[in-house]
Amino acid sequence: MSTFELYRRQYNPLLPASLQGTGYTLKKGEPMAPVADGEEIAKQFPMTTNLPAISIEPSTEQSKLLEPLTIGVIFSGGQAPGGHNVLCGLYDKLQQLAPNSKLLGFLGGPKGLMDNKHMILTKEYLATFRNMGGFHAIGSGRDKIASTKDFDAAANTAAVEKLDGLVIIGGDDSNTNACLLAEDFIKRGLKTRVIGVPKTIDRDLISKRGIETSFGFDTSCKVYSELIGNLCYDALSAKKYWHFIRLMGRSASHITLECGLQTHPNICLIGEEILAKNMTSKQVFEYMADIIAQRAANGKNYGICLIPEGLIEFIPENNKLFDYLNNKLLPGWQGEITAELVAQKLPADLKVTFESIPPTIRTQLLLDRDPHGNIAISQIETEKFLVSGVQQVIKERELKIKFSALYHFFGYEGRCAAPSAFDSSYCYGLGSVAAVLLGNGITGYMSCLKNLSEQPDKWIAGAIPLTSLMNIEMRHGARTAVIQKQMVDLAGRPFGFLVVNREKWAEQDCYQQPGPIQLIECQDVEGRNVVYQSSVTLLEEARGL
Ligand code: FBP
Repeated sequence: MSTFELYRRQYNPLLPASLQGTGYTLKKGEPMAPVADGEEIAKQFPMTTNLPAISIEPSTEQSKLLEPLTIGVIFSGGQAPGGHNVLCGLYDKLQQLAPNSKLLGFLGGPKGLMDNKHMILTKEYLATFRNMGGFHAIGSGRDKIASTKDFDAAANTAAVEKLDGLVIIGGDDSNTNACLLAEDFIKRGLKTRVIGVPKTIDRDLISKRGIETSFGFDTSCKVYSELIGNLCYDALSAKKYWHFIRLMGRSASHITLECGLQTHPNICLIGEEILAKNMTSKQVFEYMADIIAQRAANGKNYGICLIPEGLIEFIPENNKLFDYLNNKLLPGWQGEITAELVAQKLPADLKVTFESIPPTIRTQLLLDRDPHGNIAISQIETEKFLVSGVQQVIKERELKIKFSALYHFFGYEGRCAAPSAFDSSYCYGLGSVAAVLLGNGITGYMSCLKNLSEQPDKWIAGAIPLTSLMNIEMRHGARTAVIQKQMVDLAGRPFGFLVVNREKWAEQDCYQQPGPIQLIECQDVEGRNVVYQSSVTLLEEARGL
């Protein structure tokens, strides 16, 4: 075992006062209605709609020890740094509040729950995973609990294992699933309570209602920013390449914005802005070409450009095409799919868009499907699509400039990184909150920690009803209650900071190299030396930048 691993495993994550001992009080606040479409959602979720917000407050009185509980836990969806600490926080708090409780880790995500494939998580087993990256302690998966058969299978496991509670660690879809299970278990008369935990490096699960960030975002952005910072200095040293860097974030551009704020690239494209301005692909290429040409005129044939992976779909003309492919043309397609056959079957305007996409990218659009049956955005080389458009503009303008592009995709590199001090404590705290909620028989809620720009001892623990994050959206042609995704707020301070600075960053070399994740030494409330580091966006929002 490396010193690095030893040191990490011994590190004690920090907790707010209400989660430190066994004394706490649960306070119920005002009922929280869904973000939209309340009546329709209440009909689908009669038992879990309009429930009150819950806060967990410190108390000097020791809470009575509970009878042992049996709790299940699953990881659902893509990996995110800190997941193992959710398991550890959940385990430790359960043992503190209800000694001898049993924690069942379902293997490989939701499928493990449906097939009742699990292992018992012990202190000894979890010791290896404390403050370490990955989800491999129990594995994850992207299976959905969707059909009646799936719900029957999940309920069967809950009944067979006599689960008092189930914790689902996932993104917006998985937490929508958690809410469906909570409601379903009540209807079936099962005692199993369900709590969700906000996970995704994409950060599109945030909500003004109480989720300031999803876990994993802080660490993955730090990992990507370290790599981007290195490329910035390489570009500045060699002065011969433009680096085009695609970053994960399928539906929202939070990661790109955060990494942009940390590294100050020459171009930082934000999908939400392109959509809001209704920009065509051509306009995006021209915007990029203008900056590249201006820098070349200043003798700078190098630069850094950040691209959110979802960008290609944010461009309205592509969005229309993707929508048609995902919902009309590709479902039920029989036989071989080729770009030529697809082009023949598209309406005239979409055919023009499709054929304007470079052939290799066109093929990528048709290759893979995500678990919803949609185009797998993370497999599309959007950076090559953009550069090919830029090259076309350079040709059309007959610019005599030296333009050498290099391509990068930073995604999987950041999802299993060793969690930052922020994510270590945040995740441990989210797991602890889930244990408190389940110990009190609460169901249909998401575990929350707020006030995150402060030190952990000032964080506020609590929970919000999962239905309060929901609205109705069209899914597979039907009105469906789902947790609303949160895009980059174009009126928010982090985006505003980019807008104010981007012209200067485009022209000059203002690069920042944040370096590897630093564990900064500071003192905790008891005067112990601890490590703690928060996220730049959260701090900047808090400072009012
Ligand atoms: P989650 O929403 O499940 O957390 O996953 C997000 C993500 O990391 C995206 O950024 C990326 O597009 C996608 O996962 C890749 O998925 P896969 O792991 O299936 O290739």
